[in-house]
Amino acid sequence: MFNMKKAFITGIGGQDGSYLSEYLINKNYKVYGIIRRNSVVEHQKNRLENLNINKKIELSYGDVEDRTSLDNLLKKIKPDEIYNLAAQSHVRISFDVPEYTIKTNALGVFNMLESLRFNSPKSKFYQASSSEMFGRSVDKNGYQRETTKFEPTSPYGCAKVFAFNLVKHYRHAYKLFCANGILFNHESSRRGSNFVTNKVIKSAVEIKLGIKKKLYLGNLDSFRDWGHSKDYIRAMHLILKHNKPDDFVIATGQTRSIRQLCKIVFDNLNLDYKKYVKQQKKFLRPEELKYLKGDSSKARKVLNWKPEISFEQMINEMTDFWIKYYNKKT
Ligand code: NAP
Ligand code: G4F
Repeated sequence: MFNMKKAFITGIGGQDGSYLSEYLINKNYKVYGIIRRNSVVEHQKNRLENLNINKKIELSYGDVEDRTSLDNLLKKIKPDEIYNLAAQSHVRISFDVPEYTIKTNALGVFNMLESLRFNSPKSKFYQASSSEMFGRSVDKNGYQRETTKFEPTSPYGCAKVFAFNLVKHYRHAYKLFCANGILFNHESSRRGSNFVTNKVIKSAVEIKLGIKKKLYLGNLDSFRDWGHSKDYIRAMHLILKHNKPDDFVIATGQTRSIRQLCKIVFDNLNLDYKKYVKQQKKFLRPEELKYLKGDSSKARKVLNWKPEISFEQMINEMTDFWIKYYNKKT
C-alpha cells in the first residue's frame, strides 16, 4: 500500500479518463480524479460507475477553472503523475462556446501548471494535446509529425496550441517534468455519440433496426487518422515513464474520409450508405480541418509504442456495442 504510485486525472469521467483509470488500477496505482457537479447526479460518473472500478478511485469535486479546488487536492495528494485530460473536447461545439472552450482548454492548463509548480513540483505532468493543432498544415509527404507547423482552424485548436506552448515553457523555465502527447483521433464504444465515428455507427444500427430513417452529417470529404482509445492511453503512460519530458505524436498512420467510414460501417450491416446519409448545413464548421495523417515514428522508436487494435476491430466493437444496447432495450 505504501509503495503504490499515485495518479491524478482531470477529465477522469471522459472516454480516455475512464480507460486510463482502469489501466493504472491494473498497474497497482492509486487513482485520484476530479469530476464536475452535474444537476443529474448519475451523469457525473456515468462511465466510471458502469466499470465497477468506482470504489477503487478517489473522486473529488473539482474544475480546472477553479484554482482553489486544484491547489487543495494537489497539496494533499502530491501525485507522482498528473494526466490533464479535462477539456471541452468537441471541435464544432467550440465554435458555439469559444469562451468556455478557451477557459477550460487553455486557462485550465495554466491553472494546472501553476498549481503543480507551487504544490507538487515533483509530479510528472501529461497534457492532452491534439492533432487539431495542425489545422491547415501538412508536410510535403502527406503526414503531420512533431516538427509540423501548427495552423489551427478552430477555437478548440487555438486553445490547445496555447496549452501546448505553455507546457513546453514550464518545462524549460521551471525544470518541471511537463510533456505533451499530440494524439490523433481515437475512438471506442465509450466515445461521445456526437463525434462522427460513434454517430455514424449508432445511426447505422438504428437504421438497420428500423428505429431511424436517415443520418444527417456535415462534411463527408475530410480525412481522419482514427485509432483506439485503449492504445492511446497506453501511450500517455509511456510518455510519463520516459526518462525525460518530451512531446510525442500518437497516430496510426492511416487515414480515411468520413465517406469511406460511412461505406465501411453501412456495408458491415448490409446497407447502402448512399440511400441513408444526407448532408445538413448545421453540422458543417465555419472552417474545416480537411486532412489528418500522423507520423508516430518518434513514439514507436523512443517509447516502443505501437497501436494494437485495428480500425476494423474498433468499428466492430463499436457496432456490437450498439446492437447489444438495443437488444437489451427490447
Ligand atoms: P471527453 O470524453 O470529452 O472527456 C473530457 C472530460 O473533461 C469530461 O470528463 C469532462 O467532464 C471533463 N471536463 C470538461 N471541462 C472540464 C473542466 N472545466 N474541469 C474539469 N473537467 C472538465 O474527451 P476524451 O475523448 O476523453 O479526450 C480526453 C482529452 O484528450 C481531452 O483534453 C481532449 O481534448 C484530448 N484529445 C482527445 C482526442 C480524441 O480523439 N479523443 C484526440 C486528441 C486530444 P464533463 O463530463 O463534466 O463535461
Ligand atoms: O468526430 P469529430 O467531431 O472529431 P474532430 O473534429 O476531428 O475532433 C476530435 O479529434 C481531435 C483530434 O484531431 C480531438 F482533439 C478532438 O477533441 C476530437 O476528439 O469530426 C471528425 C470529422 C470532421 O471533419 C467533421 O467535420 O467528421 C466530420 N463530420 C461530418 N459530419 C462530423 C459530422 N463530425 C461530427 N462530430 N458530427 C457530424 O455530423
